[in-house]
Amino acid sequence: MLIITIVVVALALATLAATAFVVASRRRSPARGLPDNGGGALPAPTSTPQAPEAASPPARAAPQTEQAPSEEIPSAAPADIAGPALDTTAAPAEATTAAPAEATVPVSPLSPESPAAPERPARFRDRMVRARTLLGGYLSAVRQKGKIDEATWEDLEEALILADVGVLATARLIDDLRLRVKSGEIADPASLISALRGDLVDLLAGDRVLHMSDEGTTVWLFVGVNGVGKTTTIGKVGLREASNGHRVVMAAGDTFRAAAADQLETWAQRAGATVIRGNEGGDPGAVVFDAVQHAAAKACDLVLADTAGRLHTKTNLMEELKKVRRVAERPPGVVTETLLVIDATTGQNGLTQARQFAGAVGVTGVVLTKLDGTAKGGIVVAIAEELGIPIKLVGLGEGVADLVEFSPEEFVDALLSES
Ligand SMILES: Nc1nc2c(ncn2[C@@H]2O[C@H](COP(=O)(O)OP(=O)(O)OP(=O)(O)O)[C@@H](O)[C@H]2O)c(=O)[nH]1
Ligand SMILES: [Mg+2]
Repeated sequence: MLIITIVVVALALATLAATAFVVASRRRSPARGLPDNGGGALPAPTSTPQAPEAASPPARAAPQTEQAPSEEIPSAAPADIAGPALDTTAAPAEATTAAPAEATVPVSPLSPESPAAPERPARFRDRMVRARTLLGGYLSAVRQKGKIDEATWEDLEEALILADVGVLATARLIDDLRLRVKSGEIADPASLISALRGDLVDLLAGDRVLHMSDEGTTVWLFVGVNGVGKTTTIGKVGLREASNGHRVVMAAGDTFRAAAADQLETWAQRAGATVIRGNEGGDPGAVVFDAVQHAAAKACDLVLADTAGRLHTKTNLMEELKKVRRVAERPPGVVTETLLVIDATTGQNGLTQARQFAGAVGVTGVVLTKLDGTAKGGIVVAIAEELGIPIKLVGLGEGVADLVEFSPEEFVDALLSES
């Protein structure tokens, strides 16, 4: 009996030991099918709740796309061209790359949500730190002097030239102020600075509205040399206009590199806009034409057309832009704005660009980008003074809320701020 009891107890102990070993070894090795999360950490138990389905966008069916025959300019885009603007049945990105040669393809927004609410707009004073540090120093010196003498004029002139106001505009401003000092209207440095402020604000006055056409499909054309911020600006403007209730189509008219259209698509997704794109090296005019046709067919009211930015010294770019503009004007297209995008950091070079583009395509307004990174903000004065082209928008950074309407008062206050 004793022997039987000992055998039973021994068997029970052996079973317990075997069970403990199996459990321990299971806990050490990763469960099959689960990723090895490395570092010797335990794998997630199979009961770990999974991320809800809604967190990843559901796969969507590609629209039935008919190809726009774009061999010639302009190509007649078929009325039933696919991918309705603001359509909630968005096409996956691959649908766009499957297009045969020379076709322009509408790319519907991947995100069906309404456009993101705009953030708080950037303020000139906060962003124009470099410009106001430069001018502020000179103006403080002028003010502290207590009287107006030759050194005052030298300081003022140097400050304006350094801020890239330009020789011509600076000379005109100084001449006007000198006359007013002579006539007794201005008697001390404080009044001199406030008169300069007034002159600058007056000089920068102009039509800052981005116009819409009452008839047809409004087209805003964006032109400018490489890297100035055209595509980024279109993205920001598209988001803003979509938030204002417009139905926006973006035309990827920069066909020199596919990345430009991809860049536009990223912005379009945020704006809930449709992108019409062609193949790399394709005809930009065809893309813009198809974008206008598509907008008209889908009751969209605004086409934002991107263009390539080759060096302004190459005459063929200007010829190409003229052609794009002519094509964009074909009914129902109405070009109400041709916006020249200028990088503020290039200073006086921006003035040269403005002259060339204005001569070729009739610029209606300037978008001055990257004002946040330069002390050369005075270029806006040179453009307004010499060419009479109004500054309509200003880029104060890379974010959506960093594209703001130009305000002469705010701009001049920031430029002349002494604190
Ligand atoms: N700091 C700053 N950066 C900006 C601003 N606007 C645009 N950028 C940056 O400038 C760079 C060029 O912008 P793009 O929009 O690609 O310029 P683009 O004119 O389309 O260039 P191309 O297509 O090469 O002709 C990007 O890195 C933008 O983020 C701005 O107002 N401030
Ligand atoms: Mg671009």
